[in-house]
Order: sequence, then C-alpha cells, then structure tokens
Amino acid sequence: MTFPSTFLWGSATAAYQIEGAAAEDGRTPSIWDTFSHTPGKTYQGDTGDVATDHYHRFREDVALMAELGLKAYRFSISWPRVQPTGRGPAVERGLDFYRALVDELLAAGIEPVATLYHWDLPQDLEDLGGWTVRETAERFGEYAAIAARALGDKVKFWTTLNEPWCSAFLGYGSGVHAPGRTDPADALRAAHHLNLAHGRAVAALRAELPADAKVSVTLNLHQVRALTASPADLDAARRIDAVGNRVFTGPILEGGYPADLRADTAHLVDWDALVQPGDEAVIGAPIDVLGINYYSPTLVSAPAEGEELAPGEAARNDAHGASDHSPWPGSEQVVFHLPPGELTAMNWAIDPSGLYDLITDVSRRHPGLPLMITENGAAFEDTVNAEGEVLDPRRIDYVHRHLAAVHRAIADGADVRGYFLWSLLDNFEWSYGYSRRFGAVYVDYATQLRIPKASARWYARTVRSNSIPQVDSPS
Ligand code: PNW
Repeated sequence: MTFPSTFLWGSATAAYQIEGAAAEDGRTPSIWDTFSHTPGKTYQGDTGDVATDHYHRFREDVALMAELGLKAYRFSISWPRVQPTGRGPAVERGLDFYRALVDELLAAGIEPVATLYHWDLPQDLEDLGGWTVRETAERFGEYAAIAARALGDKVKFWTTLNEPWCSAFLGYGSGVHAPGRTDPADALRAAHHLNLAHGRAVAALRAELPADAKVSVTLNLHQVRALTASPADLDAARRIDAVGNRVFTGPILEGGYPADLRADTAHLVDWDALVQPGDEAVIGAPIDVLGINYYSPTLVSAPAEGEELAPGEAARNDAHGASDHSPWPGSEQVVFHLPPGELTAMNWAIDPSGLYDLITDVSRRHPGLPLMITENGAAFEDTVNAEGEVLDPRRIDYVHRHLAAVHRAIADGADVRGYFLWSLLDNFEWSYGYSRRFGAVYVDYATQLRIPKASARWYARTVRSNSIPQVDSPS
C-alpha cells in the first residue's frame, strides 16, 4: 500500500509538553504553568518545568528525527517565550531558540511545520480575561506577525491554533485543562475569540509570509456516531457535532456559525452581541490546508425517556476527562458511550474506521481543501526490558491500521497530504502528567535518556518505503 510520492511523513510535539526551561531566557508563565502548579490539577502534581528538556536537547532530538528518516516535524512556538506578557516587543532570545531549531531541522533535510498556539497562553493575558475577551484575539494577531517576521524566511508550513475545541471547552467549560474555568457561557465566548484569533493570525501570516507559504488550522474533529438511528439519538449526535465540530468549521470554512448551534446555546450567550459585524468574514479567510487530529470516535445517545443526567454523569464515558462540568455547553443532557474496540491507556477505543469516515466526510463537505493528519497515535504502558529495549507491538498495530485507513481514504479520492505521528517523544500529557506515554521514542525522565521504541523503527521503515504492508483487518 504505497502513498503519494510527495506525502509528508512526520511526527508532532508541543512546546509545553517537551521544552522545559520554563523560566529561562525571559520566558514567563503560561496558563499551563499556573494550572500545573495548582494542587490537584494534574496527575501527582506533574508540571512542564523540565518535561523532556528539549529546550537544551533539541539538537539530539533533531538527530533522532533524522535517524527515523522523518520528512517533517510539527512543533509549537511558546507564546510566553517570545512575547512574555502577550503584548509589546518580542524577546530575541526566545525567538533565537526557534531559529536554531529550524536551522537544525533544515540542515537535516526535515521540513519545519510551526504551530503558533498549542494551549500555552501567557498568564498575563489570562489575567486580563484570557480567551473570554476579544482583546486576546487582537493580541494573537500581533504575536502571529512577530513569529512570521522572525521565521517566515525558513518555515513554509504554518498552523494558527491546535485544537481550539480543547482550549475553549476543556479550558473554560469542564475545567480539566488550563485555565481550569467552568462556565459554559465563557467556553462559548472563548470559542468565538479563538476563531477570531485564527482569522487575525491568517491575515497577519498572509501579510508577512512569502506567497508560497501554507497556512492552516488544526482541529480535533469529533467523529460523532449515534448509538441508534432513533430521532432522539440522531439529535444527540447532531448537537455534539454542532458544539464539537461546526462551531469551528462553520465560521472557518462555511461562512458563519450554524443556526442550530446558535439555537442550542441561545440561553447561554447572545450571539448577535458576541459576533460583531465582519467577524465571520475575518474568520472565513481562505486557508491552504486543514489539519485534523484523530484518536478515537465519539458515540452518543439521548438519555432514557424521562431520565435527567446529574452533573458529571454524562461525562462518565466521555473521553475528555472527569468533571462535574460539561464541556458541551447547551448539550449537557447527551449520554456518552464507550465505543466498541480495544482501549488504549487513555481508555480511548481503537477504531481506525473513525479516521476513514472523518477524512471522507470532510472531503465530501469541502471538496478541493487539502487535508493533513496533524496528530494520530496512542498511549500504552511502555516499559524498558532487560535488554534496554521498548517493545510496543500494540502501538505499531494502532499506527499501521490508522495509516491503512488514511491510504484507503486517499484511494477513495481524499486529498490527504501528510501524516504526523503523535508524538515524537513521551512527554507531559496535560492533566495526566507523565503517566501516559504517546512517544515513538521512550523518555526516561530521571536521566532524560531517549530510547527509540520498536514502533519508531517500524515508522522509520514505513517512511523510507513510503508504504505499509497490507492489513488483514479492514479499517
Ligand atoms: C491532543 N480528549 O489533545 C493534543 O493536541 C496533544 O497535545 C495531546 O498530547 C494529544 O492529543 C494526546 O492527548 C487531546 O479529551 C486532548 O479527547 C484531549 C482529548 C483529545 C486530544
């Protein structure tokens, strides 16, 4: 099963999850520093203070990427490292780190793919209201211009936001992510201001970058499935699709917010006041590529007749973390079910057909829009054996079957330009701290020793051959 000759094979990381050096060279706290240092918010109080120490070890890490034969590397730029207060002039030492990283990548023949925002908002901006206020979107546009001016001569692929759904709804709705706020109306306001931030950043990138630059946004689109074909279950799926997917794809790709989303949430926010004239045009500026992150499908139903779900109850089988506050504003009475399939260490069901369906659905809805799988991967309980190896056959199987799904989608006409394995390294898995390992490369946190897992070798062979072996179990 061979992939297109220009297929971009890569791996992905995010600044707060790997860099460490939290207080070095002028960096100030982001909302994730504050959150992880707040007792009870992360597994065993884990923080990104040191993480995988990538800030000091990036040369070694780029050498690992070269060893794996990666054609591309997706990383994120830490906003508080390059613009500590989120306003005003840039810190050159912060930018120098990314300049050096990009130079190292280019010298190794690896295409840099930069994400401007992977969840680390400068705490100073959160103190002024964070994503619940419009000004943050304006600040983001200015930051985008700074990053583009510094790196635009070397970085061709740019992504504005990573998974704004998580930023808005886990950050301000369920509170399981930073800044840990739990107000459904604020979560919706955050979603709009993230959309606006994306639009402002697209404009800034277009103004600063050469004409052949590729501008994108990465969404964690939910492959929503109804438990049965009953009207009530289908409506539950429609609701989750609205507040999970179309709240972003509507204004970014389809001209505006969907009417059903506005209706489902009209009791929470005044959309006519929130969305100002011209906003939807800014947000809808054309993009060159849509990034999609996929791990597992989402299975939902309506509650049983007459049943009222208590807070926290609906989330029981929701993959998005336990909380008494729903990350689904206006649709709190939707029941989440564990989809069929084996579970990863995140308790996420393994189902490659979800990736196939997601890609083909998006392709049909947006013909002509190139797609990139910007994250896919799995956490398992990896251990180092007596020979010093990490054998992870389940991760190989996961990646293999998901790549087969991508291959099948391409064969059926989808324009998928690349695939980025999450993640290059084991790292700080947000509220799960270091207890979940997604890496192709194992990290011994006590010594910072890197050990490529068996899956890393498998992935290297795949990249080199630009193909995967035929799979038995169809996706
Ligand atoms: C993505 N959920 O986050 C992020 O982009 C990565 O930083 C992260 O490490 C990776 O997936 C693995 O979790 C997600 O609750 C966070 O379903 C939460 C969810 C999905 C993706």
